[in-house]
Amino acid sequence: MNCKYYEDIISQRMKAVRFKHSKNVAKEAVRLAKKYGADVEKAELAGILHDATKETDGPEQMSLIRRAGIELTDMEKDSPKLWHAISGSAYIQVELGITDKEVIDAIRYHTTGRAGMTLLDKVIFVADFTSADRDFEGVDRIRRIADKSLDEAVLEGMSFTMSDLALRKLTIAPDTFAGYNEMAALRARSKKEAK
Ligand code: DGI
Ligand code: FE
Ligand code: FE
Repeated sequence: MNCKYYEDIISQRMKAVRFKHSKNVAKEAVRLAKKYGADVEKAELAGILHDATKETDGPEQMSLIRRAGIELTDMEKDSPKLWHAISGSAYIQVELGITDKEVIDAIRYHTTGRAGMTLLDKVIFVADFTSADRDFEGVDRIRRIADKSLDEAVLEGMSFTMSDLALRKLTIAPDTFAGYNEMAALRARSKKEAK
């Protein structure tokens, strides 16, 4: 995979610090993909492109979303933080001509997660938390968990985000809830079986 080509394109769309983050996420996604058996090339590509439109202005993001034929829910329209994941998935389709559904979805759901996450979705979701540039309180805990179980790390990341949003009285996307409930139920089932 020639990720250098895409690196050059997206480095023009963002500041150096976010480009560095994108490269770190790609590197961490490759590491997790190897560890958990996901497609390594897709992980690298989705990692490098996941925040491609994070510094794109609102109207341009909306235009990309429209061009990709994606309809936003009212709640998505009211949550600008969620736009870059959706417009990023639109951008890689309409501007870069990427057609790989797994890569498109991993970017689309990298911020919220969703019910029925694919292995690649999980790798990108976790890599965005555990990449080398992350230093938020609790990052070491998620890194430790990611060493043992990808599913547990997804659940931990979702729980971290939801707690933070709830404390700040912000809206929580239905996809986030759906992903959380599914992963939490999976965990509860596996604990019961282990008893
Ligand atoms: O783009 P990054 O900064 O690398 O990370 P990200 O794509 O996970 O974005 C994090 C931001 O998204 C953070 O400000 C919290 C916000 N966010 C995550 N899940 C939700 C959310 N915001 C709302 N309103 N609802 C969510 O479910
Ligand atoms: Fe992001
Ligand atoms: Fe990111």
